[in-house]
Amino acid sequence: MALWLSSLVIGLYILNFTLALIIVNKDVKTSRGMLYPRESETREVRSLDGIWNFVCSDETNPTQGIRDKWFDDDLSKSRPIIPMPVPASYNDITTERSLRDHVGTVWYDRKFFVPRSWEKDQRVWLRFGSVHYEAFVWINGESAVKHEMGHLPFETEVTHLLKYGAENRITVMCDNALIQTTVPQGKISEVANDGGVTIIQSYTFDFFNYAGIHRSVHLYTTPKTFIEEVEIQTKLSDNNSVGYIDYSVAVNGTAANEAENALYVRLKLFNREGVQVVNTTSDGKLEGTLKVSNAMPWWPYLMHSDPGYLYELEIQLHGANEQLLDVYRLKVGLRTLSWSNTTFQINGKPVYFRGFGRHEDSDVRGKGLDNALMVRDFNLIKWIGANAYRTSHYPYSEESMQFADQHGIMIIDECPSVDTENYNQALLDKHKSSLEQLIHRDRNHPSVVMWSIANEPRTGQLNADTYFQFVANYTRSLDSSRPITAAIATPWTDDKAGRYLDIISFNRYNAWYSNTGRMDMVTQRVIDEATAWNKKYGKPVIMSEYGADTLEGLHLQPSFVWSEEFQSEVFSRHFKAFDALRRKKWFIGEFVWNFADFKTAQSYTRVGGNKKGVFTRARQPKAAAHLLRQRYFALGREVDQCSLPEDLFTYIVDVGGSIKNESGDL
Ligand code: GCB
Repeated sequence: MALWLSSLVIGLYILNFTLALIIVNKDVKTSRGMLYPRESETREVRSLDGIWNFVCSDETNPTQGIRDKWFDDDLSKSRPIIPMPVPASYNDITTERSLRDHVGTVWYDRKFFVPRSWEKDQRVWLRFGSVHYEAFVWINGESAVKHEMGHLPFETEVTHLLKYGAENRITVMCDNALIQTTVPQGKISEVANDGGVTIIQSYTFDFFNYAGIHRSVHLYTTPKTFIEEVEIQTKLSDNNSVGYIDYSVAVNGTAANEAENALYVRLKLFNREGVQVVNTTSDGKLEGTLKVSNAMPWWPYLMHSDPGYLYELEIQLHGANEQLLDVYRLKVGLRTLSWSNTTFQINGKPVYFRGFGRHEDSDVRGKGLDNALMVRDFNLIKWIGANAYRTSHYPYSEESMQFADQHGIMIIDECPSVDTENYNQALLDKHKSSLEQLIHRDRNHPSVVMWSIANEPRTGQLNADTYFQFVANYTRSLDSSRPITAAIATPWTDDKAGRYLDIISFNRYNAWYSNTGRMDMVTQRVIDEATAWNKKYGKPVIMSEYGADTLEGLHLQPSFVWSEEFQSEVFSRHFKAFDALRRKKWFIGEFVWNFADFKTAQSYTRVGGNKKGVFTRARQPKAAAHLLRQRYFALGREVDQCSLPEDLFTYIVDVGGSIKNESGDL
């Protein structure tokens, strides 16, 4: 009897364990609307950025504000408030350790006026560029919207919640807690401290879990019947002289329901000089193709003398009797992407990526949008001759995506899945949703040339195979016009995800995490690993991370870990490997880790944060930046015949003809 009972218990345990392991490919909720807020003849936009009021909840009582309805009145009536800038991470604004390391909920509110003129014949929308990680929003005490997932926008209609010609209040509760079913994952635990117990947030990823209202908050109006979605895909004829823009427009509104057949869109395409080059009208399906003769293709930086060429597409929505209902304008870059088992091409030309992994990170503002920083970063990217970056390890601001379009910088667009492990159904659903939200947001950007579905997922684990098959296939079903990659650090021998990708990216820290300090153990290992990935999957390969922590100003000769000399030498050993690999064609890119130093959680391996930046956190070059600049431009000249900046080399001596011939004219 006892034996029977214990077998039953063991059987039930195994069944329970097995059920937890089963993951299925379920439908996930898809996003709607969310066109970037732009003013037009029919739309007004108002920013709610500024200084908001802020309250931090007690860590041990994170839901108190909900129970006590702090959203029913001004926050100042419930708790003492402090000023908090929006957009910004809240962590580094005050001098308090408790706020920097806070786990759980915080509250924001502010007042704003809505003009009386907004009351009639239109709709009003509230849109957040991103709140990390989960947001709950109330307008005048009424629940308006909830959203889970950092780094991605969300919006809701607030027409019926607003008071027109009067003052309104917006309240936001933001929760930064990361658990095993959030993207990214984390763990919350209660740990004894000197005063009793405290809540600890741990995570394996290597950047500080900054939180708050990270990007701009907008109110904007649309007509009652309006353009809700625009999706475009572009391609060029074989000789790049004719461009094609496939478009489809979705409409929301009463006129759409009542008189569907009466709606149509008129599309006008303007070139950079503002000259109209196409004017066409759709049928009732609101989709079609624009043909652009004498096309100006969108080229990446240094691949062409006029990179980042953008047209402007004006979309006019018309109703019955040709009534103009709505106008929305979108920048469009004409380009064709193609890839095979050996190459990745743009407009028929093979691409060799030279770039960075980056972070949205800076002193004081954390991950908050900062236009000064964004423009400085693009200036540095162009100064150094890079043509690409990966949005490691989450989607970057929409403003930076627009900037990349304009400057011809190619983007590998990554969702927020980092160090993903312990695969489960809830995680899969959210991971897919993060990709859906990302693709929905970024699908019209010419700069986005690849989707990255994860960074360093534990792809050797049980279930990794099924999990990544579902994630990759879902991504492909949403957009088949761009290849899919993931930055993998699992040894190629154990990896189970690569076969679902189009391009293999791998991260490896030779001479840093492995064989620390051994310069003689870099080049061949990089060549061998890249070759092994290519042999295993027969796909193009990118080295998506390599590098070394470097303390600015530390000089040691011969090079020693953490010194500026060491970073330069590690780079140089990799360059040698990349040059050997480039000859094999299937090796298509090199990305340094990282563009700039950035903040991490506290750890004895991090001196004030991760110092693998080529630039400091204040965006000044370390010694290796000058070396990298020479390489990136030299590659640009060899691969894409770009011209070299005059100040690329410092004058040393007039070497005369003989030496010049030996070393080439660089
Ligand atoms: C990695 C991660 C990145 C880290 C980096 C490092 O492999 O992808 O997030 O910051 O290593 O410096 O350890």
